[in-house]
Amino acid sequence: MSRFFTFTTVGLLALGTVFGSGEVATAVSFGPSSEEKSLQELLDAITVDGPKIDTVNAQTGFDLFTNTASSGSVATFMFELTSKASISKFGIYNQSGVKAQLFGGSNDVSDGATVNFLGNGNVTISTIGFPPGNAPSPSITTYTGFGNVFGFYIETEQETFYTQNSRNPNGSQQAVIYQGNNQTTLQIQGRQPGVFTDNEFIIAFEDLLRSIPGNSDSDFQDLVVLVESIKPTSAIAIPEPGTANTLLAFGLGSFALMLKGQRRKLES
Ligand SMILES: [Ca+2]
Ligand SMILES: [Ca+2]
Ligand SMILES: [Ca+2]
Repeated sequence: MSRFFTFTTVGLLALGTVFGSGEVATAVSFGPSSEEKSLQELLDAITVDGPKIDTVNAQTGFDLFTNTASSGSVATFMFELTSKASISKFGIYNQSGVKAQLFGGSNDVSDGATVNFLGNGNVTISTIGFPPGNAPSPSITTYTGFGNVFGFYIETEQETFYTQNSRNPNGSQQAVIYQGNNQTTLQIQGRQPGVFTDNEFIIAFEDLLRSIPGNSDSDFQDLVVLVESIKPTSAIAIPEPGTANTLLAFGLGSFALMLKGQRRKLES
């Protein structure tokens, strides 16, 4: 009989662990509305088909990425609603903290950056400006030994914020990231419409430090970029309800099996 209780305890502990890991990351709260359009309104306005992206509940906990099999990635500039628009820079950084810029202050909506991850560890980035808005001259830059594991950063005149909260002052979260759902069709201004596929991610930055009360409006539309042909290096996304249910069902299934096995032992 004591053995039965031991098994029961193990089963419940396992379930508790499943729920606990899902609660590690929590969705960030957006600030009160201002005269600027919210990230939700901006994304809704470019959604031409399929379900709208839920900016609160679709947040992932991803912060580091790598390339997919093509060893190249493409970033498309989506929005930039901030007084710092003419100075903000956006790019990728590696785990040594080395930055590789994709967009500079003169870039704006529709501009594109292509990142090639080369076998020798070098990275080349070519950035092209397209109408509407500014169309700065194309640029190509090589970063030696950059590697292919990276996060994203925004750089203003005073500071740099990273997708890894641990690199930000006070561990502040300065970016929200959404993964494509293979259903929603988006049309970025100046671009053809296309399905938001699951190897595509929207990286949306807040450009003022959020950990100081009253310092930031937390609107997360200060610089927003769509990046394709990347994948997260870890699976720390906030689980969707369906995922949690699956885990719960699996956990209960295991538990039932354990009980069944135990009953056989008792009978034998
Ligand atoms: Ca803003
Ligand atoms: Ca442009
Ligand atoms: Ca802001």
